[in-house]
Amino acid sequence: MQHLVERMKQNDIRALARAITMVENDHPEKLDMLSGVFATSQKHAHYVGITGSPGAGKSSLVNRLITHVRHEGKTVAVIAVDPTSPFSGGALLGDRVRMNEHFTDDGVYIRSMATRGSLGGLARATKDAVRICDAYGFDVVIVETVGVGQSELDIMKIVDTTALVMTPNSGDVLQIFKAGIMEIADLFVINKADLDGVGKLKGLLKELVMMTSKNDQLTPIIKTITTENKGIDKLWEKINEHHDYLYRTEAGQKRRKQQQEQEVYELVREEIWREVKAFAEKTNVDIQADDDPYRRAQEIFKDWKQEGGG
Ligand SMILES: Nc1nc2c(ncn2[C@@H]2O[C@H](COP(=O)(O)OP(=O)(O)O)[C@@H](O)[C@H]2O)c(=O)[nH]1
Ligand SMILES: [Mg+2]
Repeated sequence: MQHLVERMKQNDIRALARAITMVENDHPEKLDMLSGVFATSQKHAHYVGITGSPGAGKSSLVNRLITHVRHEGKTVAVIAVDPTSPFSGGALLGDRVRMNEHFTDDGVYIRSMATRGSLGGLARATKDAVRICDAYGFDVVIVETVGVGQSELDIMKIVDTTALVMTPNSGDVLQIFKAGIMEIADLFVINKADLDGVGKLKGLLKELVMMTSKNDQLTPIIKTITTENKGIDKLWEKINEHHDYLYRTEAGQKRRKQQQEQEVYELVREEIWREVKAFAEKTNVDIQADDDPYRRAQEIFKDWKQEGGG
């Protein structure tokens, strides 16, 4: 374990890959490894979330962003999560093809998260992977997710800046709005702005922004055409403006504090869960179909505490 952390410190990319595999597999020594990794990291990367429906152009956008960020001399890691195609490997392949040009660049690391195990596990593993990339020393960590479900919203909780990618005439705005994804977006991206219906989508988004904005800062709406490399500079500028907001304003600080609190308590919950589960296995707790779940839960918790757990 120590060896792995050392190798990460020496910028051994295979050690980074190995560390991410450990969190994917929920390796028993995962937490030791993570605390070792974080003990050595000093800075904080900018975490950028790119979310939106399948086919909205997220991977294409990420690909363009990588090039843009690299031109600024910054390094970038990309974690791609696509639970909609768990076994086909299609998403992975598509991402690979689009991001291929960056494969030989040392300043770029691209990783698709495996989707085995539960969705909750995937969210946890993704968040750990993001932090591992941060600790490794990347300046920017981009997470690409398909904007569906609780697990995805969960991932976005640790991201600094979330960009929601939409396309004209796709009709997904209402669905996105209903799913509560609108609220987590710090930026709206209208990609495929070369297609018809851009004005209509922008108008609709403007109305929604007016309705849902909590403060005087209105959520920016940026038009991009990734196939023509248009609007990427503007998007990156807005992403950075949001980063400044987070780090330089009181409201931004407050949001960062809240996010960190949530994250810490989630980790505490996970730790307790691990211990209680191990205790239940050790003491051969057996739960029957007709057991009173409340009583059983209380019994197990009490026994665990008495054992010295709590
Ligand atoms: N017309 C047009 N097509 C685009 C644009 N951006 C991406 N696409 C195409 O949309 C399809 C899906 O892109 P992809 O990046 O894989 O979307 P993802 O599923 O959101 O990651 C691909 O065929 C892209 O070439 C754009 O700005 N305009
Ligand atoms: Mg994609």
